[in-house]
Amino acid sequence: MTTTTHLKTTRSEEIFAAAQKLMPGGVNSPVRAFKSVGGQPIVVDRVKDAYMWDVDGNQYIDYIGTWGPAICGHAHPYVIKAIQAAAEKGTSFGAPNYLENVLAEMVIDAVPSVEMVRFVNSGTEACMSVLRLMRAFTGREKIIKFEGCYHGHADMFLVKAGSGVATLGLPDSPGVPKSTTAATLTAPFNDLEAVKALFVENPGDIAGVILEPVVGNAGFIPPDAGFLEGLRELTQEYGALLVFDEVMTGFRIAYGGAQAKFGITPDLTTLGKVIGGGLPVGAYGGRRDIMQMVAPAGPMYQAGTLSGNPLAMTAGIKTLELLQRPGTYDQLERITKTLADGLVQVAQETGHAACGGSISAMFGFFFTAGPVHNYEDAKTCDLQKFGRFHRGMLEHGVYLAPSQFEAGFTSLAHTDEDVDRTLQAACEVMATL
Ligand code: HOZ
Repeated sequence: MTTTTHLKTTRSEEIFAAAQKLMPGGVNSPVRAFKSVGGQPIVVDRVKDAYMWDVDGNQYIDYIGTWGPAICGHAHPYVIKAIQAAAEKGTSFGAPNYLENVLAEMVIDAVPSVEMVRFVNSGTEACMSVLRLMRAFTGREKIIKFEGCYHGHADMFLVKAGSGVATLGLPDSPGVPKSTTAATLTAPFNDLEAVKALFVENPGDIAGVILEPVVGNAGFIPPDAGFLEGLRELTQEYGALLVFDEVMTGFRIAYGGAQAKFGITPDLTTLGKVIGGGLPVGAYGGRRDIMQMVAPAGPMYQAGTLSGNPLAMTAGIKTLELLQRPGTYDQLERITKTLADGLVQVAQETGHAACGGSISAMFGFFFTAGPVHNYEDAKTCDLQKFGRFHRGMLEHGVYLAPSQFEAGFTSLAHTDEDVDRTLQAACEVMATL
């Protein structure tokens, strides 16, 4: 394990060494272990606004934002106070509560495709459940997903998956029976012809198409013009469902998610991250006639003890209330674009092939000339160089996602000064690569 030269990391090293004896790889989610970028992961002590402090007292500008939820900034007092008040009334009821209605109404009002919603506890759970629903509703088994898209770690989705699977370069996961993934068909992102070919080869068998409408788990990859429209038309033509996995993009690239931003309404949607305001929440929702299949309204079973718990519902409600304030998405768009464009410019000025971009509060940057339209393109990036860049930025007090195959996230708490400092750091680090 590489030890950093400038940062004081003594306490992080002690804690992480102990963690490796207690938990696989020392973590509870693989990307956090910094395996693909090398170097000692920092161990976090606390977060506030756009910043993170590690156990050695180092401060960082944070562009992960707990992988998406912290869109209003970490530990926002409006959210924290409400969570504290809710906790006084109990942390879990395992029974209906009014807060579920409030958050459900907010989600239904905001997200064009959602007429009814079911809350769960994570994005993985939301995607796993939506897949069961796609199959239950259509009576068909096969699904189409895209290479490099990540829909959580349920067996059926661990085929050419992004996020940690891409980061660790794992082709597939042991433990996933071939029979489980046999019905998972894949196509390159942004390739409508490939999707059409799958429909033609599998007549009447495909339940639906699921995708991240803006990919965040193979790095940041936006949809080409016409791609989402084309998927909407193809799924309608072949009697299949269109499902947007908006776990990352929901309430982030627009209040109504990617479907509102691009004006394409899928049949079903999965959500997570922002709607939990930093507590564990996922959701799936969509057309009323489809959602009525979910138990106990209908026969498709899905359940959860902590689903709809009052703390998570409160954090979600308060976060969405903050996002409803005027100017939110203009501010997020402006600051993120300055950052993303600045990173590409700094890289090019210091002689590196680079490309990247942003939509609202989500951004990405690749060490490859690009353009990046799909996972194959993303894999042409220089991973070694990214590893050195990542470490350099950490030493300059900037915390980026420890993988080329993850998007970056900004928040309402990031200031122009934070972005200036980040670009200054990037300039210094790129010059040394
Ligand atoms: N799969 C997550 C990001 N795409 C990583 C979550 C985590 O490590 O917390």
